[in-house]
Amino acid sequence: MKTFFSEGQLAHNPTHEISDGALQPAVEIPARAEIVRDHVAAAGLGPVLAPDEFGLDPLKRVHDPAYLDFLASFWTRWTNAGRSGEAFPFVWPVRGLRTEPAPDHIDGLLGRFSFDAGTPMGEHTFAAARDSANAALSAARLVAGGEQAAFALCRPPGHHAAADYYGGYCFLNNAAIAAQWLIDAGAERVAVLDVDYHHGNGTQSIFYERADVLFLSIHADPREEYPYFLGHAEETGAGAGAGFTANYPLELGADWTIWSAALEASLERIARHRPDTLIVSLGLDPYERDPISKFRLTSDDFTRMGARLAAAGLPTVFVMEGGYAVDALGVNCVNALAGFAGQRG
Ligand code: 6XA
Ligand code: ZN
Repeated sequence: MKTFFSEGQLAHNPTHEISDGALQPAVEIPARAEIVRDHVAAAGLGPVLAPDEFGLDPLKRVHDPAYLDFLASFWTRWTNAGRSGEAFPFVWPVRGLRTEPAPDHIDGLLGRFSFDAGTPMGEHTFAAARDSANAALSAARLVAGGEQAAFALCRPPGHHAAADYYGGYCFLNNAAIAAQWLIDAGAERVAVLDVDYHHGNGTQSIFYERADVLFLSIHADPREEYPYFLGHAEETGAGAGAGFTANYPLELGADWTIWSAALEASLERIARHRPDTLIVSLGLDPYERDPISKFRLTSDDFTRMGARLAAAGLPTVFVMEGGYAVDALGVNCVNALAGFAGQRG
């Protein structure tokens, strides 16, 4: 299986984040990608390749132009305002406040185009996010061309990013951009299965009213866990997309027995969709020792996960999402991919 990764993805290098009521050391750091890259290369899974540059067009198919303009101009606006270092929003257009006309001031724009204060932005954030999206697009193109699977080593991650806002360490929705690219390349149906510990609110919102892209997410119950405001079981799609979103919120502490039951249910739903391609938003944070998560999957469970996904028999694009137990990320990611490759033979 080929992996796509660019060194440019490491340029987004935050030092701090705001979480749990305090300024804390950042957890979404370049070392996450480096250890996965190194383990994938050492495991002999296949080559680690530089992604191609797809330009802005595939991003515009998913994200609002005004949001992309904000990301592109952020650093100039931030420094022109006399600021330096990492940026955090602190005011948001919640119920009853207006998003239009958009503010001119960078502090207003940060709130307009974000949904949390936990996602630091810096000089190289947009460039790194673009490289991350290019990895997802390169993997999607390979699978559309006939390879049975590919791995996009995406970082920064993407599944919390919606059409016009960032958050949860995500700026561009890599999985959604890949799904839309596949549709534009001729796929009739795509399924996105999100196995990250956190609900993929961004991906869900992008495809919520569409029947061509089925979105499914297995995650910690949003009553108890970030992102809190989306990911309940009764969210099943709307309009033309009614029935094309499926959420499997699980109790904190869920282990493989509980988790794999949700996986079986999601695979049954995917089989009924008959997708041309399956995209797996591969979060590694359901891991038992993840520092910010509370599921109990073991390293061997990631092998089981990969094998079970392979048994679905679909062309598959793996897109990395979260996972913060840095020392274990390489092993767990390789286990998932090797479990998949071993089952496919
Ligand atoms: C709040 C938690 C952000 C979760 C990021 C993540 N700081 N999403 O792993 O999948
Ligand atoms: Zn996560």
